[in-house]
Amino acid sequence: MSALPVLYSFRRCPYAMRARLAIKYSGVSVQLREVVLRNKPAQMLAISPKATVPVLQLANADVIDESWDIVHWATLQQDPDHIRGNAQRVKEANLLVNENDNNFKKHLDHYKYADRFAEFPAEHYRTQAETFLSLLEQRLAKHEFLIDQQPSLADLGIFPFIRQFAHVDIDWFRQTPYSNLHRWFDHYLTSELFIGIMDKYTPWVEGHESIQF
Ligand SMILES: N[C@@H](CCC(=O)N[C@@H](CS)C(=O)NCC(=O)O)C(=O)O
Repeated sequence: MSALPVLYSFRRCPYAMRARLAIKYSGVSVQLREVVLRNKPAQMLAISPKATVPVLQLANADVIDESWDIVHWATLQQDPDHIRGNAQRVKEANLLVNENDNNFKKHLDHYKYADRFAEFPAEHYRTQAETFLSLLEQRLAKHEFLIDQQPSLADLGIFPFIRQFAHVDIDWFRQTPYSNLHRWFDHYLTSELFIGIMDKYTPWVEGHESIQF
């Protein structure tokens, strides 16, 4: 076991993006192992049989295999711009991310893979997802970021999912009336932080030189 924590990640997974955003933001160093979902490394499955990415294995061998827990772990190690804030702010971020993960993500999957959910056309699922977009728009009309005027855990945790949603049909997304959401989306899309977590790596195999992230 190396001294650095090991992060199993998949570049295009929004949960893994959320973990990489928080780790990169915090400045904590980890060893990145890029995973192919249809061929997950045995080393990852051995420490996390539920077999989802991201998975973080700490230097003391503890395993964190929920993306939101990884966001908390990273920002509790180091939080250079104080994005956590007080307990109330953390609680608000938790609630919003819970809504993202438990409701919005389901509609997003149905919209993105509408051919697999042929009971309704894609627009039906998109309309369901819009409830969350409207909620974010209302928040972003009041302040620059999702909780207040400063970036928070919620911004890092939710952006990758809005990105995935937007890219299902970017022309449609761009013409929606959610102007504050567009502003926020473009802010993160063009940020050094986001660009810095989207490098492409070849999938990890045992014996590969490690990638320090
Ligand atoms: N609740 C988990 C969800 C993670 C998740 O579902 N990741 C997807 C990829 S985006 C996955 O690994 N799916 C397993 C698979 O496709 O085999 C978390 O927040 O980490």
